[in-house]
Amino acid sequence: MAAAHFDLRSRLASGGPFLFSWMTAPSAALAGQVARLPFDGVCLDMQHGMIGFPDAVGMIAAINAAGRPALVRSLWNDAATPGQCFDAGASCVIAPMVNTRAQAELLVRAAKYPPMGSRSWGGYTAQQAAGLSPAEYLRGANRMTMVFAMIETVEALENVEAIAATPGLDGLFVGPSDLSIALSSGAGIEKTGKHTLAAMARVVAAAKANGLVAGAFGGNAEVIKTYLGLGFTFLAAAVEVELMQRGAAELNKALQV
Ligand code: 3PY
Ligand code: MG
Repeated sequence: MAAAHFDLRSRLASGGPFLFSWMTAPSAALAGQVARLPFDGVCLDMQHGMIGFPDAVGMIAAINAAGRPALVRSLWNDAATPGQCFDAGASCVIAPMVNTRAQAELLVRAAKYPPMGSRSWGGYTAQQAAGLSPAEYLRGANRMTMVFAMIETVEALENVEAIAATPGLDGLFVGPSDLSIALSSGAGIEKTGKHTLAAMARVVAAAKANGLVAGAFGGNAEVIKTYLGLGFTFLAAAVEVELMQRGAAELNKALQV
């Protein structure tokens, strides 16, 4: 049996919110610290963070060593990154800008071994981190590795029911900044605006109808509470640099007499 933090699927199926931190800085030392904060997992942002794959390798190892699931938001929805991140010991890949059913199918093919997909074999680091033999890893991998399609464009929203019905897809993840920029034709970011929330309710419904996990990028308590109220359960709670900024601002405020 793999360690519990490799069984993200059971943790998510048990219900209850899964609130994870979000990292942008390419540091394994910092990842080890962030993984010990009171969050359920750590997501490495390879799209907008400064994290490349060589950085992610040490960070994923540090997060697993702390007993937390390691998640990755990939740079793009390409055919190589999911397998590479899972080989390194990640439990979940969140792919940005998945706009069509065909793009969702590509994501699943890249992430899953046959018969669900065509992931290529070679997860030596993951096997060691999970404490599994090759045969055990092969048996458990499609269960241990989860893929989420990001819904963050008007096109994705129009196709969300078809995307959600993609066999092998594990969840939908809303990028509310990009989604609200798209819905407003570039006028602004409204993470809890009326149109954004209506669109997000449609994403939750599509996820639930297909037994998928509904996730979104939160970022602060007010936004997280609003999204929990819509039925999202898998939420990015805070970015590490923003936690530092807030901590510093709070300290400075407390020191002012
Ligand atoms: C978005 O809100 O668009 C995201 O991708 C979250 O980082
Ligand atoms: Mg985005």
